[in-house]
Amino acid sequence: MNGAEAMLRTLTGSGVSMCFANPGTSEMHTVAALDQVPGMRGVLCLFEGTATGAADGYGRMADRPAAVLLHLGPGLANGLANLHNARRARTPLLAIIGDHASYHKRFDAPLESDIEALAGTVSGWVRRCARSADTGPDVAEAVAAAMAPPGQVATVILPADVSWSAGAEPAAAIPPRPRPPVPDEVIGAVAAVLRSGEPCVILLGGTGTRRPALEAASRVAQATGARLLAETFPARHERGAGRPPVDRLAYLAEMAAAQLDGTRHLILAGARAPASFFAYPEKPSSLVPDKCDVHVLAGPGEDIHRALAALADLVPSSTATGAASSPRQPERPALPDGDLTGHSAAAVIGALLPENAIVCDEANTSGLALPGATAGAPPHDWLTLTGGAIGQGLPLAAGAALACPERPVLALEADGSAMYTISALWTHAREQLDITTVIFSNRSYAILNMELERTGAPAAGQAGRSLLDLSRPGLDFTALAQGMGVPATRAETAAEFAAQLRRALAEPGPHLIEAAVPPFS
Ligand SMILES: Cc1ncc(C[n+]2csc(CCOP(=O)(O)OP(=O)(O)O)c2C)c(N)n1
Ligand SMILES: [Mg+2]
Repeated sequence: MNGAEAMLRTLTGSGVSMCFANPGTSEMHTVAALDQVPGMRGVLCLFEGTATGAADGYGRMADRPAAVLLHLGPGLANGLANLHNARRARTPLLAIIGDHASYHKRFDAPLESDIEALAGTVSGWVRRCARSADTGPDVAEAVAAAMAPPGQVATVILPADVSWSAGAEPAAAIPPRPRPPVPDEVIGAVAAVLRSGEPCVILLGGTGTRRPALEAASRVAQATGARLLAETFPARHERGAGRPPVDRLAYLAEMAAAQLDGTRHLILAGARAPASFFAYPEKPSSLVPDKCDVHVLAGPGEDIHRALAALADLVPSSTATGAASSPRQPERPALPDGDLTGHSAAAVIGALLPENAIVCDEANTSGLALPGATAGAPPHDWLTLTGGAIGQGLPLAAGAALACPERPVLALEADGSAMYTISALWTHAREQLDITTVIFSNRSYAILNMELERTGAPAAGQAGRSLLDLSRPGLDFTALAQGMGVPATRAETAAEFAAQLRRALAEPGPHLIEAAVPPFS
């Protein structure tokens, strides 16, 4: 057996069954091995940033890694931004980077580059396979590394000669390492803080925004009066009717400061201490209020759910049976009429969001009303832009749909961000994924118009403003989508948007709606 086949057999034996790929000559033996290993599904992506973003979406929803197959340093470089988002999401993800044959590297052929250096920026674990006999053990270790709590990008560099040489065999799966428990002393100390009667906020991050942890956190909040907040950009937030309602910390530092104002103790459960997204002249970078103590209940790799559950059992409660969590009541906005704006579009989405949907949110400024409008919609998962590198939403949706083929996926996508990885629509069509994409077409890098003022930059003239303008020429997203095999419509009123969204959600397969909205509406 050659190294490529042993690699794929080791992957399938380790629970990795999906490979998002954009291959080249150095990966041809891996491509050919797909026909020998039917348990591995290859999914072609037409740009590496789509492949990596899809692997992120898959890993967030499946809780096990997808593989992504990329072509030497330049292929990896094209995929880096979404690997960065995956790293920030702590998604388990296995990157396989094909390289020149070992003996070929000294000839410095055109695609030669420092793959290890590129991989190091996003990977928690990197290994170059030295011999075909090593492929099985190396890949088994890589999967275990990707799954090591809290989850990370693990990268295997596979030279072409290692992939084509015989003498390899698959290695057995390595059992995943469990999350270490939070020590009792830590839980006891946080319980004492919560009993102090001083204002406390519990900031949830990582798996702290998943249902079991949310329910335990809600019990703590009910028993103690502590407030719950979620990190600004959660990897996966399980929310909606029947689940404990938790607002996210705001993106804008002024709004986040208002949410945290008066907090005496900030308790971190899987979240980082909050910091402003960017620095602004004369503004603080830390969002921790003055005179507020920060306590780490659980780090992102620890057992956040059990720590919160143990805390709920320790803190006082007014009822003999202990505190119960407090679920969100079902509630949907009325279908709006009139102009199509970010706000009216959010109401339509809140009114029509299907049960068990997966929402991939890269709506940016057009999405400000979405959390409120969908808070009481049927239960759903909300996936956000964890690392701030735009161009994530359409690939993320592809991966989420492949991880959960029975669930509807809604990609809420700002126009500028959509264009980075627009070719993901071709993968939506080719794989016939049940994804409804809404493009918020405000023909602007709207947020940067706002940031221009907030950073204190001198008022921009025509030359500066033109770099933030997408109206010349206007992008025709229905034509772009149709050109890649995705049926598409354009909505200019709230009623048109509602009718089109209803139809798109009712029909299986991919659809796109271009929602014409003014900036900041
Ligand atoms: C990879 C990457 N490149 C550039 C940026 C800088 N950036 C932040 S927001 C933005 C424009 C966003 O425009 P759009 O997606 O249309 O959203 P809108 O602000 O209009 O709601 C850009 C270019 C970034 N965050 N990430
Ligand atoms: Mg825009």
